[in-house]
Order: sequence, then C-alpha cells, then structure tokens
Amino acid sequence: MMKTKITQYLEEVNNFNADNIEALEAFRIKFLSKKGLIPALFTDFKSVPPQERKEVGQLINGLKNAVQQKIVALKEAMESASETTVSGLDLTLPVEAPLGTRHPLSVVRNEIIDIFSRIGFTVSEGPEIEDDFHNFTALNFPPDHPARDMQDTFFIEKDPDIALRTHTSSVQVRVMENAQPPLRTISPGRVFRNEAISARAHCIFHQVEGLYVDTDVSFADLKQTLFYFARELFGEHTKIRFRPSYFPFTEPSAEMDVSCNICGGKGCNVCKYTGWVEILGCGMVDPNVLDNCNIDSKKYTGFAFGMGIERITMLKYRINDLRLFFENDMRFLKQFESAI
Ligand code: 2NM
Repeated sequence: MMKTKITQYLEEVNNFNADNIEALEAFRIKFLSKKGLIPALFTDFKSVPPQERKEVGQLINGLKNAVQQKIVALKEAMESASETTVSGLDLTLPVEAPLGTRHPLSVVRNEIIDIFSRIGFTVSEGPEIEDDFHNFTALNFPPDHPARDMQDTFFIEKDPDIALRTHTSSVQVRVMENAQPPLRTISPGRVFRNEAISARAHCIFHQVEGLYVDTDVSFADLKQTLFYFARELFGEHTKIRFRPSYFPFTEPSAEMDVSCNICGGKGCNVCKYTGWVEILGCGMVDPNVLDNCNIDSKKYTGFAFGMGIERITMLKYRINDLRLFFENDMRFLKQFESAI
C-alpha cells in the first residue's frame, strides 16, 4: 500500500539525525536523487486510482518538503557548531582573563574621598576646559599674575579666555555660584600645567581640593579637620605643623607638613633629614572669592585646602619617580594588586 510506505518514510525522515556532512549527503541522495525514493514514489503515483490521487499527491509533497526542511535544519546546526568549535575547543566557554588592578592614584584618591565623606563632605566635579573667570578671576588672581602666562597654562588656541584648568578650585567656584552655605565639598580631578616633565613634575597631575563655608568657620576648624585627615591617611601617631604661605584665594594661607612616616621623624632622605614632609596648602577663603561667587562675606567665612594626589601617593608607597604613574608599565602596576 502506497500510503503506508509514505508514512514510514516520513517517520524515518523525522527521526533522522546527522552530525557530519557525509551522512547528510547520503540522506539527500537516498530520498531526492534521480534514483531516490521520492522520484520513485512519483513514478508509482501514475498507477494510483483517480479517487485517491489528491490525498496521495499531498502525502508525497509533504514528504518531499519534510526531507528538504530536514536538510536545511541539519546544515544550519552543523555550521553554527563549526563556528564555536575549533579543533575540539569550545570557544563559547568563558576565558580565564587576568583581573585588572586599580591604579595607585585611584586607590589613594578613593581613600581621601572616604576620609572626607565620613565627616560630611560631598564630592563635586566640573569641566577640565575652563574659562578665565572660574580658573583665575573669581579666585582673586590679579590680571598680571604669572599663572595666567602662556608659559604656565595651556590655552585653547586663539582664545585667551579658555584654558585647561590649572587646579580644581574652579570646581569650587561653580559649587559656590550654584548653592548657598553651609557648603562642605571636595573636588578630585585632573589638572594641567605647562611644565617640563621630570621625576618631580608633570604637565598633567591630580588634585583633591576641599572647601568648607558656613557661619563662624575658623582657622581652628581648618586645623582640626586637617589633623583628622592626616591621622586617618598616615596613621594615628602622625603629627602636623603649619607654616605661613601665600595663595591668591586664601588669607591667611599656610602649608601643612606631616611627621615623616618613613623615619618616624628621626630624619631620612625622603624628609631631607627634617622629620617633616609637606602634603598640602590651605587657608581661610579670601572674602573677595566669596563675594565673586555671590556668597555674602559679611555673613559667612570658610576654609579651603588643596593637595596633589601624586605627591601623597609617592609618600605612602615610597615611589621616587612621578613618571611611573603615567607609563602604565605592568611591572609597576602589578605591585598594587592587593590595594583596594
Ligand atoms: C590650595 C591651597 C589653599 C583652595 C581655595 C579654594 C576656593 F575655591 F575655595 F577658593 N579651593 N581650594 C585652596 C586653598 C587650594 O591648594 C594648594
């Protein structure tokens, strides 16, 4: 009986599987070649009585479609398998890639952010390309100040008003313009100065500046805040001292030293046998700066400070050449694998 034969073939087709092209080709030849089973069925079809022709014809065509679909499906399966399997390798398996390490400058920056966050300072960011007002004028730099010179600052070509920021104090000008006291914020970020590159200087480096403005903020507040910071960063036995200094944006201004954490204050080549190392500049925000940023200097006072992250990282990890931070030499970076 023809119908039974076709049903058997259909079952064979549905159950067929092949994982190589030779087996699939043998399958194709068996059913579809000139001397194959399907052309033979069409030959037998001539002797089917007229009342059964419609049904048997549909069955044969159905079988032919099933064979063709099977071939396409198995071919696709083989192709996608060969894309992921190369000589026995499964390329979909996850790779055992080495984990990256955090850059020492990021480690120290994060630590500084943590220390100030614990006493209520927020983190603020701002543009690296700044205008003269935010980088100099608002900060009380006189028009002829040497920092405004081409020699010290990278200006954007043809526009003397736009330059790469030389400190992140420009971010704090933006904070003061946009909010009223109480303000407690630090601004970590990249800064740019036109300097020859050496073991101690680079044209790109990183700063954290801090600002605290409220009613009755005093120099005693500045000292206690920075004393807390120094002990958190360098250890509880750390001592601090202040030396008078000058910045255009603070009055009075000071430089802060910490007791040398390498020799414990006894004297070594890091502290140049003084027992002290300089880590930051600070001072009471000049009333002109507050007024330039629409904060009433009769009502409010503030303190501010600024530090170089490279310098502090060099002290903490005893690194003697600043250029190491920018070369991305794996032999250097790998030494910070355990740092968070
Ligand atoms: C320093 C030293 C002293 C400073 C001042 C300001 C601002 F915006 F409030 F005026 N921000 N940071 C400052 C003060 C920075 O860096 C050595």
